[in-house]
Amino acid sequence: MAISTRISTLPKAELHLHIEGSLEPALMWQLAQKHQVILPYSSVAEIEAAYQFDSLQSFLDLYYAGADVLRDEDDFYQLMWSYLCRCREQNIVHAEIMFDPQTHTLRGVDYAVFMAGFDKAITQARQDWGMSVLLILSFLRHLSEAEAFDTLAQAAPYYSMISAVGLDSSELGHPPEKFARVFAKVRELGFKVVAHAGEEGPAEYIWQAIELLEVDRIDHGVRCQEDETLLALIKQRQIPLTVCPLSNLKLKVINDMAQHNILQLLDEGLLVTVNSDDPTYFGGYLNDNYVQLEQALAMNDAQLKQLLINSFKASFLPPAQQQQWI
Ligand code: ES4
Ligand code: ZN
Repeated sequence: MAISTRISTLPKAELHLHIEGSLEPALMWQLAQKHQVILPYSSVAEIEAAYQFDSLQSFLDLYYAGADVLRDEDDFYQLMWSYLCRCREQNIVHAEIMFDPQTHTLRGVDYAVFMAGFDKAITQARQDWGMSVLLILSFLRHLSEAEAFDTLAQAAPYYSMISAVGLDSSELGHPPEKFARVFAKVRELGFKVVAHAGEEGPAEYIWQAIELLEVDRIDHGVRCQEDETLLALIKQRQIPLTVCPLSNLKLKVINDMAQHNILQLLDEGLLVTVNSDDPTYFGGYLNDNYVQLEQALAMNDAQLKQLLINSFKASFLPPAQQQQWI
């Protein structure tokens, strides 16, 4: 069997996925018309053509503008439902999905609206094909600590729907230490902790995420190789890294997929995983990320198998449930 067919048929977990980054251009177009939102594009093809980035910030500007079409409960239902249907097609049996409350609350769209839409889609996927889904609330790090505290407090009625809390958006200039106190509160509430670190930011930000935020997982973390002591610590503690190859390529963290260090980190014994990040913006869902690694880095069968096992081992599923897929 061709490796791309095998990749697509094997069960896998996705642990780093921004639901707002799975908004398909066709749905963006449809919702813009529904709500009479004026987009700076005159067709779906023009939206797609605009997805050329030279940095994390140039992507984020489009990502936040695109999210403006999400207004009512049904929009959030459709957004989540489309992604979960992709999961079914791609044999993603478990997904840990990030959402950015502040991207919506700051536009006047309340928690009640998006949480109800998400819940309806997730409940349906659980019932229809036994999909397992956890939600990760993410703070926007370009906003203040006070706004993060507010966002956490507003989520209180929905705590039972949320498994972990994370940190995303513009990394440079917004180190994890800015959020040390709010993550102490997050841990006190019993949530798992994740943070984007070492994507565009330096290895120092990964240190801070580990030591100050006490993360259970690092999102990206590919710059850990710049610090040998850090690399040794991540390996020794088996702190998972949720790596996103196509994202790194599109945002120019690397210039060529052949330069990606994920298989070096894997062979070194780190608990690395493959993920799609913002699939509609970066040109591929999860299976495309695996296929591109196979093509650019000649990933072998043993490496593929280990990456699939890691996707479950690095998840927040209880060990007995992980075991069912390993
Ligand atoms: C993101 Cl790739 C990436 N990095 C940081 N924040 C994000 N939010 C959505 N995608
Ligand atoms: Zn991300």
